[in-house]
Amino acid sequence: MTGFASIFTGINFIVTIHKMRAPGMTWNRLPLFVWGLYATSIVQVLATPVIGITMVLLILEQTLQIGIFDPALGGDPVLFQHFFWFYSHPAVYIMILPAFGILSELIATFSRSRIFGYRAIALSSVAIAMLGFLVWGHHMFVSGQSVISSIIFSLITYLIGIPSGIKIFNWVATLYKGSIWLQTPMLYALSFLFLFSIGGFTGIMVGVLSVDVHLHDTYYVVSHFHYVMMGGSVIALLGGMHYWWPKITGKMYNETLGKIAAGLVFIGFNLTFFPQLVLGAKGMPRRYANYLERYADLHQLSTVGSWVLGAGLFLILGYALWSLAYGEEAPQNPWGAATLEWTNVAAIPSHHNFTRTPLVTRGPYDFHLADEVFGGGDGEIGGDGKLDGKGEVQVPDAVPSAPAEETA
Ligand SMILES: [Cu+2]
Repeated sequence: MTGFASIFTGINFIVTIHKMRAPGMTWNRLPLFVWGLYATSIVQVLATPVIGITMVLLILEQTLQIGIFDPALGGDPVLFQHFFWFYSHPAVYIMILPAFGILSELIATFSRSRIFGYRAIALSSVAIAMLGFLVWGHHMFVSGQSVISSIIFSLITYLIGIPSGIKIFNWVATLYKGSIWLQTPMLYALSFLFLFSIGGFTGIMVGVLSVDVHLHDTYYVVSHFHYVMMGGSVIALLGGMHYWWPKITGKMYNETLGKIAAGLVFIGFNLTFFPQLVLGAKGMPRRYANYLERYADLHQLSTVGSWVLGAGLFLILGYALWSLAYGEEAPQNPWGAATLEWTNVAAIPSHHNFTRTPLVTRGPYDFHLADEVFGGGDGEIGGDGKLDGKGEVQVPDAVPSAPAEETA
């Protein structure tokens, strides 16, 4: 059921992006978040059926006693690993590619500069999605697969470092000489750059065939995975949640508490998972309740870190709920962003988002052109990327409307 939900969602996004873009929204004007979702959708549609079929085979084996994976019935358990990782490595990209997309929006908006290397970032997402199907064997270096297979999987794994590196360098280049505005979403974006880079670098270590034999099934892998999935995906998700909160709920959140929580999450996360990298390198295996005396200090440090991390996350939950009930009403475009959704005058967009189909006349990061659109009102967006006054930007007719026949 969840597999079909995932597949249909992917098809829905692919079709929507191909067929339902607003007039003037060319492929080169798609926000990078949409490019991220597009790449994700490809993975969802192609990878999810594999885990679905694996589940069906498992059911057949259990009910009809046909030997597929169970050696007692003449099956092959390593075949199950192949099927599992053929889905589950791409599944990691289902989680990280939207995060990459969010990050591009945050970095561009809060450094108020045109994203550096738009095409490179967009196409690197698609490249990661494609390459992601060719590396599943790096989870199976110790499964007894042939050495030549392992060497090939290791090599292709390194290739994924190229599009990932392209993204990181382009984001940093976008920050360079940008007019950086350190609001909560940007704190998460900067956290992401640091944490995801550690996730990437530790991935290089476990991609080395010889080193992986030592690190396999240790806390090192647990930590590496969390630096990618939590330091990457969840941190970007939190940044995106704060960024779009005013558009989703129509309310503002408390900026001071937001920054404190972002700090707690960053410190707590590192305190929780960095000791686990060291533990793993020293040989602490994963999935064990007990451990040797000499691992105690780092385990305790990690535990304390998890409390700090938890405090940060509960603080977010607290002020998010408070904002829903008592939050200040959000201005139309609190961050001075240049993408289409912020031109919507509705506090909370209705089901079809726009009452009239908008006509897109510029790129998603053309802040200088967006200034013209948004300028002149109460809260003019200055060149420093900050709103003056209360940041009210109410210019309903500033976005040109498409001709009536195209709205159908
Ligand atoms: Cu993998």
